[in-house]
Amino acid sequence: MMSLNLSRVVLFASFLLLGACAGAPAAVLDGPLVVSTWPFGRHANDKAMEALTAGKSLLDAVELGIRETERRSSDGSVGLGGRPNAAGYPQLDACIMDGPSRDAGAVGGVEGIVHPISAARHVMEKSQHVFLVGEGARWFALEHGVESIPIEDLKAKKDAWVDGHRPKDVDRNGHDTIALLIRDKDGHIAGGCSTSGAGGKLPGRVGDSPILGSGLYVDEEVGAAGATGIGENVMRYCGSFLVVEFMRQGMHPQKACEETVHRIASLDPRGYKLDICFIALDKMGRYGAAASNQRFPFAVASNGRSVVVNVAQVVPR
Ligand code: SD4
Repeated sequence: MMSLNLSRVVLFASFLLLGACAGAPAAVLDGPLVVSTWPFGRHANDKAMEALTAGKSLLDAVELGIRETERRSSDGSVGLGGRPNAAGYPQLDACIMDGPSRDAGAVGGVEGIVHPISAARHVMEKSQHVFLVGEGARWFALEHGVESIPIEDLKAKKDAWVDGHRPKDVDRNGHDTIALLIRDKDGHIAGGCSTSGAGGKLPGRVGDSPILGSGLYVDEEVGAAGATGIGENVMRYCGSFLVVEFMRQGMHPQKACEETVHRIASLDPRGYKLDICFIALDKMGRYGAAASNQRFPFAVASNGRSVVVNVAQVVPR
């Protein structure tokens, strides 16, 4: 009996090994794929695609895509047009990750920087560090010529916010993060994330978005994932890393995003009331998204199409 069971185990293990030796499954897509959060991600996706078509690098495409959302931040989302913190000033977070080189850079709580994604890329490429915050991040960005404005220029906005519009609680309404993931035509992967964070957050609060493994994670062998929503509910569980790990186990990106929401909801005292959303793509060119307790529109560009796709909240287990 014992030896029969053992031989079954050996047989099963050999099948697994054979499967592994067969190599990675074939790509389902010839051209590039760009996936990003929220409907505003469409403009970013288009810019990123334009960059790839023009022969620019994967990282250029990530940066140019996200810069487009930062540039359009007049809608109160991402960049200096985003909602101010409790002191009345926007403090921005961003990161960028490159699959092939496994390099990454990030800035947190930075003020007066027009394109924090570019600052993050400078940290990656021009420093020996990965993550700079606050004044130091601003100084470094200015040293490298990243576009900035004097913080006093935001005083009028600050006064209006403090006098009339500052919410008593942290303002969770509206959406203020772009996570953008790219798989190029050769299957290389990169991503970036940029946000003004939650309106009315305490000065110095850094959310999930610039934290590698939380707001963004890229693994050249597997795929990439990004997050949006309440950062505190993502960063306590390394949400994006978890999505990528589920894909590594063989899950489709859609299933990996859903399983991540279920896992976090099963551990967190709030259950599914988390306001978290994930996007993901894999090495083969497949993608997916999931949200805990809301409808989640996200943007996808591939094969000459650029669309916004709606995903319903997961069905709680
Ligand atoms: C944060 N995750 O700073 C960001 C905010 C966000 O949609 O994504 N809102 O917590």
